[in-house]
Amino acid sequence: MRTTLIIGNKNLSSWSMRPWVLMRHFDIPFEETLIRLDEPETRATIKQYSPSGLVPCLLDEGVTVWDSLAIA
Ligand SMILES: N[C@@H](CCC(=O)N[C@@H](CS)C(=O)NCC(=O)O)C(=O)O
Repeated sequence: MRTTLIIGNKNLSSWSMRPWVLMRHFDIPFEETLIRLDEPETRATIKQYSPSGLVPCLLDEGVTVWDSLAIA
């Protein structure tokens, strides 16, 4: 099963960048889905993945984790 990290633009969302850096550093295999922030459809798009309506959000083995510290 795939592990997917849902993130916003890293230049706008350091919250998104933190788990991304951590997973890359530890060579954890994952796919990245980037949602462009500050667009009219941003909130609705995030809500498709993240119950909190925020990024980052990790989808792993049927589990959804929607906070950067919890992901770490
Ligand atoms: N405490 C959360 C904060 C996440 C957060 O505030 N994410 C912002 C981007 S930095 C967000 O998703 N904003 C929604 C939006 O821009 O519509 C975490 O650590 O993951």
